This record gives sequence, C-alpha cells and structure tokens, in this order.
Amino acid sequence: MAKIVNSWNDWDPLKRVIVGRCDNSMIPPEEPATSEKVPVDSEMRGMWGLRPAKTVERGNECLDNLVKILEDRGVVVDRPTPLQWNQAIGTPDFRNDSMMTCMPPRDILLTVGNEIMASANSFRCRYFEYLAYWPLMKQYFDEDPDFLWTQAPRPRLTDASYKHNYYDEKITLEERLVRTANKDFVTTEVEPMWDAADLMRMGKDIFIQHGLTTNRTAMDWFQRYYPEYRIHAVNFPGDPYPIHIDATFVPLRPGLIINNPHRKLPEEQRAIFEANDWQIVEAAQPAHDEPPALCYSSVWLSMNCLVLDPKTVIVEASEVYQQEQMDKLGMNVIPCDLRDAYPFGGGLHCSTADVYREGECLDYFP
Ligand code: ABU
Repeated sequence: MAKIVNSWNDWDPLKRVIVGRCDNSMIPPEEPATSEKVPVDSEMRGMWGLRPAKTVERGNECLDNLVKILEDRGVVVDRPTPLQWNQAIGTPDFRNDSMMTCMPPRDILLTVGNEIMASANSFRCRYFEYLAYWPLMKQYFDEDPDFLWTQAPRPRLTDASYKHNYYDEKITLEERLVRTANKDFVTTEVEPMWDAADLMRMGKDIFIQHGLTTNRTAMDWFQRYYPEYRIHAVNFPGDPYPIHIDATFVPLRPGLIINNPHRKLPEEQRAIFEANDWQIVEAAQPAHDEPPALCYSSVWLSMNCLVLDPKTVIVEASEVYQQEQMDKLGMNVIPCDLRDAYPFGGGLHCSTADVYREGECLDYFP
C-alpha cells in the first residue's frame, strides 16, 4: 500500500492535489453569515439561484486547463463528485434553501501531515459540501494505511452562532475597518467555526486568520487538538472583509512571504518572522480594478497562487504584475488562465487542496 497523503506546508514539491469543479454551483440565499460577505454595492446582493450555465461551463474549462498544466508536470489530480447543490437542506437546528458548490476545496479540506480534516464552516449553505470529497477520502483511506480521515466537530449553526444584523445596509467601509481592527466579526464564540482557507500551515507552526469565517474558539480547539504544534492567531486590520488568508499572506518558499499591501500583518505579529530572518514582501498590485461578475472575492486573488515547489509557481495568466514580481523574486512562473473560475470561489490556491507534497514537518521558527 502506498503513501497517498502527506503535506506540511504550501511550498514543498506538489505531487498530488484536488482541483474543484463548478458543476451545479449556486449563488446561495442570504443567511446570517453570508450577507456580510457580499459587498453592499455588489450585483449579487439580494439574488440567489443556480449560476448561469455558460459561466459554469467556462469555469470548468478554466479548472480543466489547470488540471492539464498540473498533469503535464507529473502531478496527480483528483476531482470531487459534485452534488445537486440546489437542494434545500436541514438539520435539527436550521433549514437553508440551497447549498453552494464544490469550489473551492481549500475552504473545506485541511491537510496536516497524513491527515485530511473536513472543516467546520460557518455558512449554513456549506454544511454538506464535504460530501463531494467523501469518495476521494474513502479512496485514500483504502489505499493509504496511514491516512487519517477526520471531521472537525460539526457546528450547530443555530441563531446563537451569529451576531444578527451585524452589518446593516448603510455601514461604511470605514466602519467595517473599525470592526476588523476591533476583531469584531459576524460569528459568536458559542462553538468552533472555521474555513480551512483561514489556516496557513508552516510545519510546526499553524497561523490562523481571525475574521468573518473563523473564530477564536476554533483556534483554542486547534491548540488542544494539535498540542505538538504552535497555533498563532493572526489578523489583518486593513481588510474590510477578512475571509481566508490566501489572498493576504502567502508563503512562496521557506524565508519568503508576500503580504497584501492593504492588509499588512501588524508589527507585533511580524516579530516571529523577522526573528527567524523571513522576508515579508509587499505583493504586486492586481492587474484588474474589479473582480469578474458575480464574484465573492476581491481583486487580490492576483496573489492567490499555487506554489509547485520552492522555485516554481502557477500565477493567473492576466496577473502580469504579480507574474513579474514572482519572476524577480526568483520563481519560475507558469501562467494559467483561471479568472473565469474566480466567481465560483477563488483563485489558484483556493481551487485546490493539497494531498501530497514531498517533505516533512520542520520547525521554521525555532
Ligand atoms: N477566498 C479568498 C478570498 C480573499 C479575498 O477576497 O481577498
């Protein structure tokens, strides 16, 4: 039997990966945690339903293109099994009129060494998204005797999990920033809630963004679950919609991180990197002024790259400034046309989940 699952960080040589699919994707109805994610002036406010078929086709084309790039370089690619996401769902605690998608996998699956853990997302519409990955989990379980297939404690997502009317329609950008600075987010602390894309794995250290999708209780839970790791809370005060660390603070190789210049890591949280001679470089400006239509994410998906090994990175094809910067930082850049997949949940890093990277658990911050 082979070793299928192993990954300790985002830069070791990538050998096996999951790439999402756009099939049956929905714009979910508003619910307590999601309305805060859609900017007030977005065309998505107030609408929900199946995403237009043409955009699904085009999104899938982009993802298939990424798969080809990966396979041409010898990376094994696995794909989820989409559900009929337009079904209404219910648990003893809540009802929701639909699910969402199986894009992006990075929000749902956290790989730490030989373990893949399904997350505890705060969006009700994402409650059953893990099911799209269960056939793969079973396959890894059958083929790799060391694989740990786990599910984080399932949140109840009752009304008590959210601050209701947290943002009203009239809240200004400045007020949002004050809330971010005060670490005042839409979820409460009644249970651990987290998106896997809020975690950055760096060997013995795991950095977790406190924001709209991950709460402090989740960080406490992680520290108890992984007593042998150091769990660090990080936050980025310049971000009015703090969701997911991978368009904000992105390691390229040991010793080098790019940081979103609008979402700088606070001085006191930089200390650990500086004390260990890591360089934190401001990321290049995005090539676009706006995200594509019906997209949840910001233009900073420009820096949401997929590192294949410490010298090679895939960057979105239209993000010419980011490519140029990566090149100057000594990376070999592979462009990939992915922008039309952004509306389904994110960029190159978001669209993937690690299965196997060569390497072991190292202590980068002794
Ligand atoms: N899923 C990453 C989104 C981050 C951003 O919108 O900047």
